[in-house]
Amino acid sequence: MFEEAQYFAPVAKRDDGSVTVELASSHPGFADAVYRERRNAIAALALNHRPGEPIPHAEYTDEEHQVWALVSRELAVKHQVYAIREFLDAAERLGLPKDRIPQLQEVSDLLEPLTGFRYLPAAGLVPLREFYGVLADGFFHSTQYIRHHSVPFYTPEPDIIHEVIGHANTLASSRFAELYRVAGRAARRVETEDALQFISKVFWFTLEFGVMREAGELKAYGAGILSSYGEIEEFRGMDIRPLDIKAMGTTEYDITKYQDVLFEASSFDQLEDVVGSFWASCDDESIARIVAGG
Ligand code: TIH
Ligand code: FE2
Repeated sequence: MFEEAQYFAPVAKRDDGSVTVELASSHPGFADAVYRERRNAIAALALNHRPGEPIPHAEYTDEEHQVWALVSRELAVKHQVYAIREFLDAAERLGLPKDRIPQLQEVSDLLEPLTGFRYLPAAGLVPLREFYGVLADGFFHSTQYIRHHSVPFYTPEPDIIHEVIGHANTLASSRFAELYRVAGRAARRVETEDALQFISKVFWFTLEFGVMREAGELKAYGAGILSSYGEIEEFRGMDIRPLDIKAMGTTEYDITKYQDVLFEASSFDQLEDVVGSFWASCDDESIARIVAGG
């Protein structure tokens, strides 16, 4: 099932109101009681949040702020080398703090005047239809916890570094924001789970892990590459394939590892022409036809 394809630790809410995030024994924070307590407390904030209310304030530890500062510093240098121009310009306009974890409400308030996008807190996995559907209205569901300090360069589990340094910087570009919105409208238009899954895989291979040719060089624009200072050093050596809707919608991927198959847009125009137009017009029938053959 689709839910399994996404790496999110299950969140359990007990009758007494307590919240437990169930980290796998392979999780780098599994044996760290302090970290687990942090994860539980932050998940409880999102679970108790009601739509329309401000995003709850998360109090972070010094160690957590240091993880943000370290990753921000590493990524800033690598973005100059590996990120597309559209991302660099948008990130400069957004102006995220580099030395401390921003509050999600603060991120949302910086973003909204630029492209209308607002952040919503998520405790863990948000059902696909909800996650993608609300993109059409300019809402982005975001986790609020941060990766474990022992593995700062990569996490299979989307954390606030990924959601904000990867996605919010991207959502600060109106060209990207429009692509996210059309993906959301596509997700709302289709009825079958198969079509929804196809749309979400196209999203995965573009807005999460897309690469693009720019002045002859291969650059990254996918939020998943742009939030990992480990993976960003490796993408140029992967199996790079031409942008192709059917291939992206049907290729399997493993969320727990660096992505070894990537799809290259020849330009931003091509991304909009091919992927933007697909999302703008696809429906259950057209997707079934693409999968069946043509
Ligand atoms: N691997 C990314 C990172 O380390 O920042 C996070 C994720 C992106 C997509 C899925 S998980
Ligand atoms: Fe993401």
